[in-house]
Amino acid sequence: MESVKSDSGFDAEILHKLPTVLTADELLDKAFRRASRVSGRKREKTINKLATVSNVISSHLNSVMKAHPSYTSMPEFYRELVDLTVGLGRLRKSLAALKWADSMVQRIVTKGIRQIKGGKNPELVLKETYGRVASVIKQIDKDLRFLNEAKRAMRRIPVFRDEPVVVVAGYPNVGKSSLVASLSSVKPEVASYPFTTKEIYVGMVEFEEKGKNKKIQIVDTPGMLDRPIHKRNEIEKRAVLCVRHLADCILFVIDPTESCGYSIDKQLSLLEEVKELGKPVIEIYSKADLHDMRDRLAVSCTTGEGVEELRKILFSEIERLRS
Ligand SMILES: Nc1nc2c(ncn2[C@@H]2O[C@H](COP(=O)(O)OP(=O)(O)OP(=O)(O)O)[C@@H](O)[C@H]2O)c(=O)[nH]1
Ligand SMILES: [Mg+2]
Repeated sequence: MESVKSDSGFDAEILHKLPTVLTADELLDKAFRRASRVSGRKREKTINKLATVSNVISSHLNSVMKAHPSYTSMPEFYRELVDLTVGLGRLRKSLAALKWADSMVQRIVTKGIRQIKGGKNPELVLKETYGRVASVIKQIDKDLRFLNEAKRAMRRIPVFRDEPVVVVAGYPNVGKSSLVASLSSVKPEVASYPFTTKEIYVGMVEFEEKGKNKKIQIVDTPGMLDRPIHKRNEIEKRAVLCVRHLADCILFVIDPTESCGYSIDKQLSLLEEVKELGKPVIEIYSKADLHDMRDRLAVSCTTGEGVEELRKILFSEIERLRS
């Protein structure tokens, strides 16, 4: 299975470093303002103005295009997460629109310069060329705005380190986020209704052993329902992606009190499905303060029962997988 971590050669940090994208008006303002500062004699001045407009636009569009990674060759986990977050089709279409606009502007400006050199009235050519450039850039305004939105949205895509990954999975509202908050540094939102968690959160769980500080990454995922993949909603799909591609080990949370709103049978049926992935699964009961079932490790985030024991189990399981 391909890795999503740094040994795959792909650094997801690139998704957090995408540049701010100017709107059509902002980009045109910038280009025309820069051109208005060009000095020189009439013909050369106009030629330089046109070249400046083309350079400013081209450099901005190219800096945006180059900042994006290759979505075809990135690990499947990130590709699918980008697709769920911003839509890969739309992303590719917008980047292609920028490429089109870049070449159109260059062509329009080259033509204008040729006309001036050929003796046509520079002022007239300048006006016409500015008009054509503006019209092309305005045509990609929606793409520029979309790419700026995408830049913001992609900041929510988590970056994983080399430490082993435990993915917490289970039905909605069973107490996954509460558990992640008890075990790690990350504090996801907890609420008494299903699908509170809509994104993927990563926290670090630390463990001191023989004077050594060990770490694992723990991933809080949205709840999943036991139903075929094509019926799963976009939120559940994020959880499926994590379980499939990220997990070295899965921590499956069962709420036997059914106060989550889902029967234990349904939860166990999802557990069977998760087990079919062939990855190590640690099964626990949540909300130990509300029930007496102890045929699995029972953990309570309210009283702290079982939390430290679970931490030990997670680390020894990871240790076992590594040896
Ligand atoms: N009594 C008790 N309630 C708990 C415990 N853990 C979680 N809860 C409650 O269960 C509800 C759901 O908790 P969350 O941690 O948001 O559950 P989740 O599985 O992350 O839910 P989704 O993100 O919607 O899938 C909240 O009302 C929590 O306060 C526990 O150990 N004891
Ligand atoms: Mg949650």
